[in-house]
Amino acid sequence: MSKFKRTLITTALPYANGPIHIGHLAGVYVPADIYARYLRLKNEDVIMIGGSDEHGVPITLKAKNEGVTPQDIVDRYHGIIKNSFEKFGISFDVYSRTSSKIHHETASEIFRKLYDTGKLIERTTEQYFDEENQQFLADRYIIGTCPKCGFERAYGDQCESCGTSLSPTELINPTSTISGNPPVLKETKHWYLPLNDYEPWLVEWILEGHKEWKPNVYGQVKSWIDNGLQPRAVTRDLDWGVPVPVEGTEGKVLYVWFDAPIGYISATKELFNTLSPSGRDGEGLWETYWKDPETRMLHFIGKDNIVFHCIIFPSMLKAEGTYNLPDNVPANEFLNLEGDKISTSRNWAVWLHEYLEDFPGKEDVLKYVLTANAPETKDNDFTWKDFQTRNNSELVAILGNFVNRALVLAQKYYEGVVPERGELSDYDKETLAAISTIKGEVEKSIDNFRIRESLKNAMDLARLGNKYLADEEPWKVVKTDPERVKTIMNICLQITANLTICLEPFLPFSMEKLRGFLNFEKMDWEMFGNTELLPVGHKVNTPELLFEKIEDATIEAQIQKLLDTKKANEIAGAKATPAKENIEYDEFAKMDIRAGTVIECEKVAKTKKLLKLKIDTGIDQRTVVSGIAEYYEPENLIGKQVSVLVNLAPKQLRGIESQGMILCAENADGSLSIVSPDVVVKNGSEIK
Ligand code: B3M
Ligand code: ZN
Repeated sequence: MSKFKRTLITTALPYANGPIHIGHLAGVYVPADIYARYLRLKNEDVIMIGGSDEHGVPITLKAKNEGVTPQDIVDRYHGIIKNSFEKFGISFDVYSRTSSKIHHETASEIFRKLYDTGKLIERTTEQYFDEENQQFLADRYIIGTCPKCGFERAYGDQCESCGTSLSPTELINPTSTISGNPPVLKETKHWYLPLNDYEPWLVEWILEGHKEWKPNVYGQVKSWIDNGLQPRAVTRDLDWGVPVPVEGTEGKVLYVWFDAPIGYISATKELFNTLSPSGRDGEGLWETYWKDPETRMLHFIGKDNIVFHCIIFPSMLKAEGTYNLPDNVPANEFLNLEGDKISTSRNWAVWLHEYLEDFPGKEDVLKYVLTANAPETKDNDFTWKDFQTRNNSELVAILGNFVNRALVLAQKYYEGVVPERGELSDYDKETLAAISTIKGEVEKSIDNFRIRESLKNAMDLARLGNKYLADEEPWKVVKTDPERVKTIMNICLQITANLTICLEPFLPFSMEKLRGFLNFEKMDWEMFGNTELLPVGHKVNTPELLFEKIEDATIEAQIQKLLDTKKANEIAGAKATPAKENIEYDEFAKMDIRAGTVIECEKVAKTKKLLKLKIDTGIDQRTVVSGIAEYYEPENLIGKQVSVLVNLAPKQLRGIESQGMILCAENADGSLSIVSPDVVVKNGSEIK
């Protein structure tokens, strides 16, 4: 690791305003976890930091909508998120939160240092203010008509209909969502970090000094810098967050993106406080991880956070003056779900807490699929079919199958005792040598943050074993040359033992299981490549299945769940048809609509949509044909009261005379729902 002695891995702090989904896992936590586990296996000094981002306007909005406090919201989601991470085995050394005392102190201190050393500029601007509630309005608290597309409920920072970024003053007819009144412009004072001053330094540090960063990261940074940087406000008028530590600033807090990355620092402090026997990091160990130039800092994030981690946070740290800067920021692109952008508000996601319920014991499977299909260089798509295929034809058919055959045969031939190797064939030697080659390949890709490729390389070891076993066919050789089988099986078992090291960073739960089958301790990465991991005479156990097949029905149920979501969204999002032209009451009064009761009902033969009903209209009993067969079972309608237009001219439908029409509401998806009186009324009652 050249000039570095230790590694500090940070992972983006998820907002505690909702649970987390596969996109979070694929983009940030799984790659960071694999990387951290890999370094730990190599006995390197590494810590992995995480925590919940508990400030910001969306949290206050959610609290307001639910009539609870922001603290209630973050307590709830911090708990859910932390639990999901634990269940998936994301191996944080600490998982903290930004509403904690230590974080408030740390963020205030850093702000105060920048303030005291003149690194911030003060500016007065005009912002929207709600006079009734006497408060400044965050962009999200203002809605109005989008100047671009005319959507009437665009937010002050963005129109969700056409996607345009807006500033609140661009909205037509702005309204405060708190009072419902139009806001007024009022002067307010804030502090800004003059990013423009850091431009030459950023060019030198990143554009010239970090050409090795991933092209998607480097490219985004370059385009920000090329477009010119502006001073950035680091405070806000809001009552939830870290209060601005300057006198006379009541009602102002640090901007969430100012305090959130400092959360990495506070979490590190918390970690070493917890580790210290006195409960206080008396030696200031946290500082070694943040300030010693021999510490390498890595930020694992998603692409929407690049500017904050590559430009703003480094400029803050540079201004502070005593901290390290990141050595790399291996940001990922986005994961889509079944062809659509993952969206919390549209519930278009696979939520981790739901996956854990639906697929107990299959945490590694999801992590495997998300890594094999990681959005490292471009956006990628998660589909349930691909999930099934990767499980069934990779984890089960390649890895599980090899391990199972090796262990079952070892039981069958030698009661699980590792046999001695005889003279090696050229193919044996090649196979054993390939283990070290694979190790080199895995290292090369993982060291360069090509995690997806490293998993593929690691799986090559299982492929190697499978191929060797299939080529050598010990089940045949056993009949002619039982001595030779000892060599074959020894080699297969050594490959299996090597797998437990090779795949440990990727599939930690499964490798623990496999070590149990092998009766084998956890080994350092250094031992990977050793072809005598299992000594002759060592006894392995009878295996169970390492992975199980996932059936079509399971996958179809998940797909159906998404289809239901899509349908619910369509209905929720559909616009009502515009109103028809006005009419006079007389025209309406021409329609004779009566309450009637269905007394007979059957499907019209050879049609999908039609039901034939006999209805007691109070006036008579008459036949009506209605196109509601897709939505109602005939037997469920008998006895039901409906509204019938009785003076509609009779009409032949499929050879049946329909004498009237049943009134229905047509839902946004085209489905029909019968309109009935609220309570049962006398048949023949006029509806008007
Ligand atoms: N909470 C944004 C996000 O979840 C933000 C990350 C903070 S990292 C310091 O995408
Ligand atoms: Zn718009």
